[in-house]
Amino acid sequence: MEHGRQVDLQSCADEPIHVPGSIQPHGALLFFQEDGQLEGWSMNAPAMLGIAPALGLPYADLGLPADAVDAIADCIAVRDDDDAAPLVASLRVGDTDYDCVVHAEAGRIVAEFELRETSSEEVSRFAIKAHGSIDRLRRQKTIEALLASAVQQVREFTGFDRVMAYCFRADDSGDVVAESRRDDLVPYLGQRYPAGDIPAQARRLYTLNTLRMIPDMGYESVPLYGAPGAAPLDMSFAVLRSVSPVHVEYLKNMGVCASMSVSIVINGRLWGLIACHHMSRKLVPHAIRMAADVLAQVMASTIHSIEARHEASLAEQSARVRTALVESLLLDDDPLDALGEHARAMMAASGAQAMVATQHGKIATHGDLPAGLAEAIVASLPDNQHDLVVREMRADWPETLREQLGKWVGLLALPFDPLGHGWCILLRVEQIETVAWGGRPDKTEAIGPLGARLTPRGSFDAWHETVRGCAHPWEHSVLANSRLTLAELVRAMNAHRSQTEA
Ligand code: BLA
Repeated sequence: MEHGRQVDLQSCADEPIHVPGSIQPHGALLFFQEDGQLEGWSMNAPAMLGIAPALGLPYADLGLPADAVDAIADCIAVRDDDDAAPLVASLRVGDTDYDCVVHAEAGRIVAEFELRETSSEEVSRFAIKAHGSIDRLRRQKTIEALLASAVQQVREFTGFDRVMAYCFRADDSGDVVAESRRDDLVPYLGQRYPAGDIPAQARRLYTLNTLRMIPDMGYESVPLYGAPGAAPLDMSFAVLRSVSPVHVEYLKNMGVCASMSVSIVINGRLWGLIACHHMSRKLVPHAIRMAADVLAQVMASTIHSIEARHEASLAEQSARVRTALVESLLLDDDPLDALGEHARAMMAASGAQAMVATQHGKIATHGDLPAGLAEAIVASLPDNQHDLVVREMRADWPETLREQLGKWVGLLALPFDPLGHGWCILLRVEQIETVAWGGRPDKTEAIGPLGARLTPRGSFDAWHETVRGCAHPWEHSVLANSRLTLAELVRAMNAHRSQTEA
């Protein structure tokens, strides 16, 4: 990568990270055609594995240890089964221990030999600890408690200096929502990062391959050798895949020497990551990584059921508010009084910070909204509207009003009486106002050749730029509940009208 060039977000998202053509040097890689003929290898394979590879050589004739030969044979046998898990064998070449991991990908068989620096006894001890951790996780009742417990447990059984839970938001930016760290490290808890820090192709890959590791940020990648003109090796599922140089610089700038991250995938969506940092070299053995992966799956299913319960209770809360509101509407002559009575509860149930109720030119404001602004907002709403009006950012508003809005950029308006220009309007402030941001990060990190963008502080500034003028988007559940409320309001208004007309 050129020295002095600044990173460009588009080129980042375009980087084909699944075909880097090279591996990290803590192991060697061989790849075969599906009939088992050698198709290519990492340039360090001959020295590391003590073999003399040649294109077209059958796997059984390479002189690999018997357990590796068996794993490759087994993988060839099940290669058409999309759900087949990678085959793993422990083996020794000379006096070096390896975990051999074999998987099939796009008509090829990929065999990786990853150095193992931890003894088998130690690995078993870790595995038992991991089992206990998983059991503890299942018992957590809230997402906060679950994440706090998970980062602590992962730190205990892997030994990383920092373990974070990173949670994606609807716009793909993310927050560090739980953290366990060495006492002398600056906290990242509460910080938010823009979507670009984990670009789209990386997020996509991480939903499929849920674990990745960089044991030594200072590594020099080892190129792959293959027949000239052959398709590049798809390394989406390779454990030794060389990672994006941009990302390596990002971590180096944070002072990180080793990193591992595990995906939390819920219903095929990347909900979050467990992100681990170490300030010195660290190679986590394959078996422990698999334990971390299982732990992340347990987290995913626990989070899923807690979220489902939460959604159900929000819907209940909203239904209670609705029932109470309808009762008041039937008793009160003026719907604005009834809405006023329940304004706090309606704001709480929909995550709004202000509410305006209006009908026949009369306006009632709840929350610290300037009175002049409430009038301007009411005037900006269309006549004869029957469905919700939704605005989430400054650009969604009529141009003449944008300057005047201040922080009030999110609007969800329910036209309960189109004839009388009757509206119940919920308002949200700009995200920058509501983020529990732990403070803009200090300039504690170094800056590498690609510039200040690749630092937490650069990220914060970038995030600030992207969300300027945007409120938290209205969630699907809030929109659905508001539609139900609107229907009830309209019904109550009609009942009211036929009563007064009778
Ligand atoms: C990948 N970026 C990642 C990963 C994380 C982050 C966790 C997954 C890889 C890993 O396990 O290390 C981001 N890491 C963070 C964040 C924190 C953290 C936010 O610890 C917060 C504490 N990254 C950038 C920019 C670009 C970029 C500007 O900041 C591009 C312009 C790219 N990030 C980038 C790429 C990958 C990545 C390409 C994929 C790396 C790979 O798997 O090859």
